[in-house]
Amino acid sequence: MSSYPSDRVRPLLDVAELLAREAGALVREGRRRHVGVAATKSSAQDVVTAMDLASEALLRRRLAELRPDDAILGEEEAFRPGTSGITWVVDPIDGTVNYLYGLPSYAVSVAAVVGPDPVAAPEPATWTALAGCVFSPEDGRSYTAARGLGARLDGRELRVSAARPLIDSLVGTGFGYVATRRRAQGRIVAELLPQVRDIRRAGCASLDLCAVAAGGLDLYYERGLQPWDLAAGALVAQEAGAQVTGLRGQAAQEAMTVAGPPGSVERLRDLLESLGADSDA
Ligand code: LIP
Repeated sequence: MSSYPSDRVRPLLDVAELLAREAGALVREGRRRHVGVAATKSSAQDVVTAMDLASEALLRRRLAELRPDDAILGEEEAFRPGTSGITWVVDPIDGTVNYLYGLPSYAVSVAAVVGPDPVAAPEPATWTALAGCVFSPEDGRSYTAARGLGARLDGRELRVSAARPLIDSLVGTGFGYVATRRRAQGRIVAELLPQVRDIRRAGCASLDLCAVAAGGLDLYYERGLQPWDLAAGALVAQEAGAQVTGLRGQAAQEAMTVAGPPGSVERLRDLLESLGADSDA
């Protein structure tokens, strides 16, 4: 008997979708006005807009109203501990550079997870994701998933595509913001290009993971994903039947995330391991 029965996860899913939509409406409207860079992080290209900050402030305020005992782990503000054992992992705008440039591939990602330590910030390698929503404001698409209850796109059930040989696979990926890592990632993608159907780099990890769930990508891999990039999209992919993993027997995490149908994930994982894709050397 799951310790997370459906009557426990459904309310979490309702909150995740409600708040992802609310924050999505805010950032979509905010982009109509001029969107400037409010700050930078790991490099001058790793930008934060005023709408990233406004979106996370809205998410935190609404979670304090609806789920006051839960913890919050977000991209732009400090971890807020809770007492319930549940942590909300939020990305106020995933795909910030796309958002800044007026490109449509960005999302608000909201997930509820439980970690082994009820007071510490949970980590992707050890948390259990319970419910999540990835909302795409520009096309209004809402990807949702709850543990054991499947994954949906606007209410329609999602199933991952059948495993294909690598040479027939459309593979999504992304790149970090720091030059040393980008140089290493460029080497890896150059090795992959002649061995796969093609590469897509959409610039939004949560939507890439949802694309695997919906059959828009056969496979996805990326080194450098933060917990908030990963939380909801990985659950959507898993609940659609995809395998989401790391390399060398590890779970999906910052070092590497690989997602796709069982049978082809292993082929990509083995190739990435042989190329040393979990290193910046
Ligand atoms: C983005 C990720 C994307 C990655 C980008 C960036 P952000 O997140 O969703 O997969 O390739 O470099 O990290 O920074 O827009 O929230």
